[in-house]
Amino acid sequence: MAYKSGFVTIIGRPNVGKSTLLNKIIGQKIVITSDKAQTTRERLRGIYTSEKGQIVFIDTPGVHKPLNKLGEFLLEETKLAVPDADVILFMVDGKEPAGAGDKWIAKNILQTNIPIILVVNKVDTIKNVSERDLNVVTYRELFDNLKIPVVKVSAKTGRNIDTLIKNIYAKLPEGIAMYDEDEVTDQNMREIAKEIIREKILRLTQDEIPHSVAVKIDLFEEKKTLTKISATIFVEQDSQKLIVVGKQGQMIKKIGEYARVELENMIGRKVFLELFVKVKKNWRKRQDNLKNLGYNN
Ligand SMILES: Nc1nc2c(ncn2[C@@H]2O[C@H](COP(=O)(O)OP(=O)(O)OP(=O)(O)O)[C@@H](O)[C@H]2O)c(=O)[nH]1
Ligand SMILES: [Mg+2]
Repeated sequence: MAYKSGFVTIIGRPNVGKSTLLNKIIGQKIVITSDKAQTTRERLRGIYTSEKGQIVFIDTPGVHKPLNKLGEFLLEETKLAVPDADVILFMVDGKEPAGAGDKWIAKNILQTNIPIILVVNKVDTIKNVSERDLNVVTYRELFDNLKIPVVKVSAKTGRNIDTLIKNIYAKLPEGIAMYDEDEVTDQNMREIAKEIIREKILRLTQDEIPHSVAVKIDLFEEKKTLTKISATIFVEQDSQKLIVVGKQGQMIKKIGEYARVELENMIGRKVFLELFVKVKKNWRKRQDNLKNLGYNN
């Protein structure tokens, strides 16, 4: 069998499980996940290598109607990940029928002529098979009468991931590996640290906070016995700062502890993590602020 390689872009509405799927395929956590919409903010690569070939997955922000400059940035990130793809995974939540967002995505990816695989996720949550199949019909309809392969998976349990990989290889061109066998992502530890801290905030806070937060790593230093990381958490309002810091600093302490423990496990050495919280008024509405925070397509 010829060695295959290429780029596979994962696209879908927020929260359908794109990042969870990528982590499951790679076999370790390389991107953050949460039950809040718009968890992923940048195009990130996950590299899967097997004896059959190498698949470079591109995780993307969930497609939604932009409400501010950050929203516009997210949509642009996703759009940029489409043209170079050899295969597009259009991921949907099998618990729900197709909506306006799915229709918009389907229309746009059909225009590219890139092979598409419809990935119906979260099948572990669906007890009623006929309900699931009715939902799948609504997604198939988005592609008129085109024959699009459909794979029903659970990114959480790993069900049918092997079938999905087979389907991807069937559509990938012959090629050579672009990354070393042991490489799993294009992000460095500094970038991963930023995301891990953001993930803890997303998981520990509610409402507008997850969307209003940005993290900047100010210092990442390998010392003799430990790694020293200093980071600033930016929020949009004083009231949000109060929440992220918490009563007597309880919340920021928790965020720091959770992030530190995970980073120590990843890096394999002790981490000294220092967090600061600052207000940057309405940063999501301002292009210059976005750039400063590293959100620059
Ligand atoms: N039960 C179940 N939950 C899942 C599955 N896949 C993802 N989830 C959950 O769905 C939520 C969203 O998962 P993410 O992987 O962050 O979703 P996403 O599509 O990357 O979201 P954005 O980055 O915001 O676009 C998380 O709470 C996941 O644990 C699945 O197969 N089954
Ligand atoms: Mg994501």
